[in-house]
Amino acid sequence: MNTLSIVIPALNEASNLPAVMGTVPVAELAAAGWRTEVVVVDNASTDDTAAVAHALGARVVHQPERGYGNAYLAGFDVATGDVIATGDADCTYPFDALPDLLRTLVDQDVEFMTTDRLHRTNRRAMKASHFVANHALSALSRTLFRNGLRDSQSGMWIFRRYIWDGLDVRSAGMAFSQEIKNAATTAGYRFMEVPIEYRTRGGEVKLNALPDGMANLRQLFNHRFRRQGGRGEAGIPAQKQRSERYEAV
Ligand SMILES: Nc1nc2c(ncn2[C@@H]2O[C@H](COP(=O)(O)OP(=O)(O)OP(=O)(O)O)[C@@H](O)[C@H]2O)c(=O)[nH]1
Ligand SMILES: [Mg+2]
Repeated sequence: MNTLSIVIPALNEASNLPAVMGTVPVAELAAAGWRTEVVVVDNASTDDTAAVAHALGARVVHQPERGYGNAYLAGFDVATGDVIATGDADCTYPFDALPDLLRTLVDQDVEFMTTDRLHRTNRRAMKASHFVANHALSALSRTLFRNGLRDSQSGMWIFRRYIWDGLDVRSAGMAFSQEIKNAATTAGYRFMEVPIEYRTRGGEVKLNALPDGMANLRQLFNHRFRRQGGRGEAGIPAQKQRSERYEAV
């Protein structure tokens, strides 16, 4: 059987988790040959996120350092699947599409798949200001990295676990999303972007639009013009040095 880890970062998402976990098609995935674990990263939540995730059958990893990127570092560290899939804990990403997306990943021999939410059919699920900002950041990212990706900010990626060890991804915050895409495409992994449905968010927005947008801009330029392998000891990707810091229950 193939193994899949679905890694979900969660900051005060207790109210969304039952619906989110309900869309993970465990039985359909099993029928398609995938043994699935769900890893919920509790990012120092002040609500019942961890208890709710645990009660719903997820593995829970605690990341005391706030930040979307920090949450993923902890989640990827404990994920055991040969393939990792990601998405927010806010009901926006279609985990129910995973059987189809995984079929494409395998059939097309893709190593890093990312998803595009920015087509017309999803227009109503995203605030107008986010829609414009996402387009602007994506256009700049395409210009700098020449990878043709339409949506540099989508939080749903499906990739082979082994590529994580070869990526130099440094962002602790929201810029992690664009950075992992640009790192994977620059490193030469076989990549593909596929359109997905994007749904209305449940609960409270955690994104801080202006500071997060500015941090994304800075990260794009720093990443494009930095020397490769420059961080950490002897060019070892930062996430490797951090491994075994997190424990899931
Ligand atoms: N913003 C933010 N999100 C975090 C953090 N830690 C975990 N998360 C989770 O990461 C996901 C992304 O945050 P969102 O608030 O949905 O950000 P977004 O998707 O860019 O913005 P929306 O379009 O409003 O959903 C959610 O599941 C959060 O609960 C953190 O420190 N900051
Ligand atoms: Mg979200």
